[in-house]
Amino acid sequence: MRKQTMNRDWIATARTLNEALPYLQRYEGATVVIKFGGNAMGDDNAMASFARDIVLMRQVGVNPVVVHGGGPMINEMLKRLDIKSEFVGGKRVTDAATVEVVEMVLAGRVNARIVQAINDAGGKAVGLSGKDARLMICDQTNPDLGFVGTPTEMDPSVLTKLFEAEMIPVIAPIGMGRSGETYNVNGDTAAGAIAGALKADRLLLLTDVEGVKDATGAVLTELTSQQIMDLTAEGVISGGMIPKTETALMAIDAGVRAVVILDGRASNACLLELYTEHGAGSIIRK
Ligand code: X2W
Repeated sequence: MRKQTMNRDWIATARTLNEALPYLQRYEGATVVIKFGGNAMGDDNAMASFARDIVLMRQVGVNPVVVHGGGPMINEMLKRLDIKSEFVGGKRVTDAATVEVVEMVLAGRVNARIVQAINDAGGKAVGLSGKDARLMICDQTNPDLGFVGTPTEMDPSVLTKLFEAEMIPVIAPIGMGRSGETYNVNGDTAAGAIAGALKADRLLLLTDVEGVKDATGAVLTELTSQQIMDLTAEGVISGGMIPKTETALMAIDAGVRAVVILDGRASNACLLELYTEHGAGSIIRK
């Protein structure tokens, strides 16, 4: 016999689902690109929780695309192999030996771990890099940086095919050169280019900070492109936030409806942003 008890948690869960309905309807059929940075990845539990968020999004009719980083994992492998590495302007100077390690770690290890986590959570994830089906063709960013690429020609048709099959693309930020080179692409840059090519409804940049902050350190929840440019000129936006806001401006220019910079370490960060009134982090619109 089942005993009827009213558990506060169940009531809260039911209320949450009820309140989520208008948001579920708003994002049905939407394309949402999620940049999952190496610093936001955390331990196996955090990875499993991220994977469940992504599977839930797919389940309610969103087309999620995961574009990942893995800077800390590349650093670790380069150190093991005794290869020195430095960053200039937020980009890793990448020689021929380094690009081999970058591709191995990103496409071979980090990508596979995310694909496995999503599939363990009941989704159907497919791992790709920018080389697959000519998704992301790159030119060299700057000869001083070696094999660092800037995406210049995008073909997202492989992604729309996967959407039709209700599969979840997980993309390593590796690009293909026009003469067979392999390029290392900054994860944020790749996510912005992919979101732009898809004219995505949302680009979520998951980081390890709460969002864009004002001069007093308070998180700015809503911003326009113009405000981002003003805050950058005033020096309020600086350091590691600059590549993120630059990506946001580029993506919006390319036709992405809105970009959200949010803390990926917070539990259920993606769901909080998409499916509650509260939202999360900083949303940037034209
Ligand atoms: C990055 C690619 C990985 C990345 C790198 O080599 O570290 C360049 O710097 P996170 O975790 O998102 O920082 N590429 C050109 O962007 O990882």
